[in-house]
Amino acid sequence: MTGFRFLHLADLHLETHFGGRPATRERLRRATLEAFEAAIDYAIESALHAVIVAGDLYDDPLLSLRTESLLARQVARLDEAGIWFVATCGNHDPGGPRHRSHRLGLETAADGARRPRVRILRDRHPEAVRVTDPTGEVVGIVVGAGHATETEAANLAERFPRVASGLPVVGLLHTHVSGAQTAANHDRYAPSGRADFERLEYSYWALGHIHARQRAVPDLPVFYSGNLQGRNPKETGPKGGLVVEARAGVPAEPEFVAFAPVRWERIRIDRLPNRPSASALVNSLVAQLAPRLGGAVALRIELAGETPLAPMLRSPDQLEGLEAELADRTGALEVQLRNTGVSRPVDRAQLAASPTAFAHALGLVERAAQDPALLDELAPAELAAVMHPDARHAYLRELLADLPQELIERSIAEPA
Ligand SMILES: [Mn+2]
Repeated sequence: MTGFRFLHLADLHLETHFGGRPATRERLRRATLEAFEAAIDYAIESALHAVIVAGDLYDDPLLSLRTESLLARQVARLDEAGIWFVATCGNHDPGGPRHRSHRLGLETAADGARRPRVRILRDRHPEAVRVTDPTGEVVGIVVGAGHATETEAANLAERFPRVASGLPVVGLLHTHVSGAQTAANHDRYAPSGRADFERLEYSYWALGHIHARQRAVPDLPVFYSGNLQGRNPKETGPKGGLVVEARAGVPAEPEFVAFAPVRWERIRIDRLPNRPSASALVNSLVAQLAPRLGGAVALRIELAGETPLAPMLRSPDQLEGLEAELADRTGALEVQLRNTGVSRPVDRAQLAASPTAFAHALGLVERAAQDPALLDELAPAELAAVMHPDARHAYLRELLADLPQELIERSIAEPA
């Protein structure tokens, strides 16, 4: 017997208002829709039994009619292929009586007939949906509960029932699992924890809310699929859904399938050429970015390290010019350059030899660290009277420890 085969998606956030340049914003808006369409294609081609969505189908109740109609069209394609679509309400698409999710009409065909294989689970009390294959045989049970409002505070997971059926049982919920990776970046709506999942012998838990794909609870079949399309530089790498084959009484292992047409990459570069040449800098960045390119990619580059061009890299205009050139050279959809601490290279010997007050002070501080007599000369006389010489010297060395670096930075703070 084959199992219950379904695709777990979450956090589609259709119609998100993106940041970035206008062209990127438009590309990302289309990308979320394309990713959804690709997921539906995959479900149909693979003849899955169901597509289940763990909340946040759309980003905002002001969802445009165009996007709503695209959503309805994709759901209709599934239904016509005999595949179930079961979605639960999250904090962006809550299920309370006054909310938009009631007016989407996904459960109804154009001629007014009900689509029995399309279910939106809005209620805070879990409902069980018996999913059938095209012959009408029940292959699995999806149990889901929805958020009532944008700020659901109750633990909904603890309300899920034990289901004795001999069939694979799958929990579907938008929830903040405490202790999950990047949980701190997300609001604690419908909070849950290990004990809620451990007490039930479900084959799989399809969760949404946290956008980083992961097993949410160690050793249990509890998973976040992550969002379908990365929306900003924090949501990096391939994005898509989890395909699952669930069997009764056995914890299921999902497999990732990528659907997002655009990928965000966040890259730190701290090896910069030691030449005051813009083209050398650009060439070096392009070479270091090469392994992360390919496909439609948006880059966030964090620059650090040393370059003689450091003073120029503090100017937003200069960074913007470089962003445009890098986008051109790499073919990236968008390049965001951030200066996270670039400094000018320092030739210590040359600096020490230069006829400046900084150089003199630097020499003095460095010699004092090695020379107790000089330390005593620099110290206030009062100290000598109250401290043992060894303790006094250690204390003075500690006081001076950060000074050489500070003097170097101050001596090169101004452009040459
Ligand atoms: Mn959410």
